[in-house]
Amino acid sequence: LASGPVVQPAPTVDGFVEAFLAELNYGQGVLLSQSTVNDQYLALARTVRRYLMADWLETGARRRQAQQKTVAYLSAEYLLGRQLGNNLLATNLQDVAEEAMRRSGIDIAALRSQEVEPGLGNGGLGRLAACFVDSLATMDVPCIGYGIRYEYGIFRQTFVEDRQVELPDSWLSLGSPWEFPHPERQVIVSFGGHTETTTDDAGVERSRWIPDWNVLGMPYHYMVPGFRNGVVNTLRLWSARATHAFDLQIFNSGDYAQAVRSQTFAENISKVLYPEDSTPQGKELRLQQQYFFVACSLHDFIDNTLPADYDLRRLPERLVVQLNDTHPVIAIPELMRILVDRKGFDWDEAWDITKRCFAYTCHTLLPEALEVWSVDLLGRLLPRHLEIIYRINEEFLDEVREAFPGDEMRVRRMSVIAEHPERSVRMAYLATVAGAKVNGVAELHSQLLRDKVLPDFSQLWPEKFTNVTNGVTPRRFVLLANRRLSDLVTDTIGEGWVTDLDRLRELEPHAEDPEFRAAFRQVKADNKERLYKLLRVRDGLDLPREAMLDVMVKRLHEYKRQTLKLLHIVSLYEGVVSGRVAPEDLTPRTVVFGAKAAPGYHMAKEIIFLINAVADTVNADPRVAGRLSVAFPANYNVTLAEKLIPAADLSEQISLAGKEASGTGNMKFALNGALTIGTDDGANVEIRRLVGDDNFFLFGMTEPEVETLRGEGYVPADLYEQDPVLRATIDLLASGHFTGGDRQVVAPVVDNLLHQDAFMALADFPAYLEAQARVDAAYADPDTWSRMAILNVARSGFFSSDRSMRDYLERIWTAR
Ligand code: 26V
Repeated sequence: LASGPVVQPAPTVDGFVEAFLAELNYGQGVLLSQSTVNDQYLALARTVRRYLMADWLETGARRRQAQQKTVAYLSAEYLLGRQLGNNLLATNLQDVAEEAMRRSGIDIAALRSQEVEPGLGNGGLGRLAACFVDSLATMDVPCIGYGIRYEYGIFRQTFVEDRQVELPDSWLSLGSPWEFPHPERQVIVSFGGHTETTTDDAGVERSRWIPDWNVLGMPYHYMVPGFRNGVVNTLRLWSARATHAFDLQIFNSGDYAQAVRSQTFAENISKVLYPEDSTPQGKELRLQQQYFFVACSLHDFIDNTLPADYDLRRLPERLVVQLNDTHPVIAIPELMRILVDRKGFDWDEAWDITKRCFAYTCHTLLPEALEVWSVDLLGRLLPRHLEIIYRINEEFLDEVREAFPGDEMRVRRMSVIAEHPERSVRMAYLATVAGAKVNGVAELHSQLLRDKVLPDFSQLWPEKFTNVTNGVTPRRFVLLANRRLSDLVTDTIGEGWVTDLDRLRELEPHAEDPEFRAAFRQVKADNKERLYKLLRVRDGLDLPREAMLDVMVKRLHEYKRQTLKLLHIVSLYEGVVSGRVAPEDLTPRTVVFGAKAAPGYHMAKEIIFLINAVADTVNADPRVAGRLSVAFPANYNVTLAEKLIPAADLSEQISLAGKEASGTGNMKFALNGALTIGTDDGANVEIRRLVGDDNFFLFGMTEPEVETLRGEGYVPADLYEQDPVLRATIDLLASGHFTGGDRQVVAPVVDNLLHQDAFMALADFPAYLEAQARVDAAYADPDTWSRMAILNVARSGFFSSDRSMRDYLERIWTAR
């Protein structure tokens, strides 16, 4: 290190104990004999930090020296999960720390449980960002992850009388040992006001933004360690503070109320993560959040990360901004504003630079999830940005007119500004116009993105569009979450697979080895045991040890079709209680759900209620005891995922074809040796192609079939009339059997299925039952099942986020 030697504790048990006690005594002022579990957890975390610090400083210094192209990953969400375990893994200190704690009379497991995970994301999109920064560090790619340090992350879910009740997630309240505030890197962000036109010295007309309130952005740095490679990248999350200097100005100008308003507003900006993950609400505070973190991040990179004399005409050589969905898209007019208004570039030169800096990833196909901001709101909050967007659009539409003369319909369709139902800015269009590349997150999704969501754009600029299939980090989701499987794999093929996941292929021949299969089954059994112990303590659940573990965990959304899974459960149960099926003919199954509903998504909350009601009834009915159980542990999060996924036998990926952009849970299950029952949707398509048709339970309509059925006019009630099993299933649900005779409370879901069923659960129901029967048949023979499961592990190496990062590097970040 240029700045002199850094003292790092020795990576021995003695060194660790010494560092731990020093942290406890001198870092926190607590004696071991007086310490609480939280004190000990904090001291342990701070000890682990010390082993990463030298590498962090060194990586930072090296990056400043090398002046390489850097990825600024802009994401409104990072669903990090707990840090302690991951950082012990990265430093290879797991065993040392465990022994050091044991010697100090402490059970490390209790300390691990003390950590509240930073849940700074809703689901797939936020977890993907966390996997990506992990992989980039492991691959030693210069990357700064930029985002928001929400004071409250995704709400804590509880159930009260089977209904979801949300509690605030105060993840910071017991201390947050993994973050480092950097007040010296604070940034001022402006909002509101108006613009004025002035003439500069050269006689050129220029617009000037006169904002009317400011906030401070305080960066908090988080370590992102690579896997045992000496690299520690930085995640920089912004927290909003009130400014004092600027408020004083307003105050002195006599507008006291305004000064107070901005004061109060300021700290609200990073207060809470919006828990909606599909239907944008167009809330002003959310736009404030977006601009806040984007403005902080660009300023941080341009003014505090690049050398002071850096020639910004060469910015694209040093910076690529990856936009994680449309949430940070306001960065595009912000960079234009910086270049034109602050750095004095002329428009065309600034636009040329900007276009080469941005790339956009789309994560959805649902039209209602595409973000738009009303011109009214955007103009009020960011008047200069609105002007810039208008000008970008004008010049873009001229380009369209030139390419398609006389086609005014097309011009209107492609305009960044929508006129109906309200004049608004289509953020995905803005991102597509400005971005050098646009990608979807799985092959099918990227195809549908080109053909259905942005067809005019892909016709105009076919070369802009590309695919990068999502991936997941094998460090957290295999090595950390599934130590038993990892040991078996490493004993069999060596340890290279952790950073070269394709090497899991070397397991293939072992699928034929009865001894290996037995060992593999034992791993599953141990993971189940560990899970059931946890669920007993965590949720008071008592689950049978032997049954197939069938898991559906993901956000609750109608398109994901938790109701289809529920119909399957009710049909199994109905078979037994009606006497159609002998209980001993049921393959013993335990179905586990995990799902949060957006607080304002009423139908999703009704579905949660119904799942809980069915679970209560089924679990209490002696007629299916030991044959069918349903568990719905509250508050599914990354921490629970790490216990659930390694224990699962069956992975439910049953969205309506054409709706799930990718899915990433599907990948985690396959890598942990669960078999998938799934539709031809998202990354399921690629999973099935890789693991082979024989090792995947495919069912249901394809996307074109869905389109055809919709075109013909889909009438779910007709299916109910015609299919006796479906009818009996729905009748039992509707009868109030699961709700103490109350038919009213089940009506919202049942009526919706019968009369709307927008996601066609009834249409896929027969195929789903048939596929589940194939699952039962395969499960009946343990050797068949474990052979299939082993092949899933062996052939899923493609789904490492390391591979995703290589694809981004090749197709997007170095492609220009
Ligand atoms: C959208 C919105 C809309 C406004 C309110 C707040 C908010 C927050 C998040 C989102 C993102 C929704 C899109 C999303 O999460 N997509 C998921 O992305 C995963 C990673 O690419 C992918 O695996 C899932 O299939 C896709 O649903």
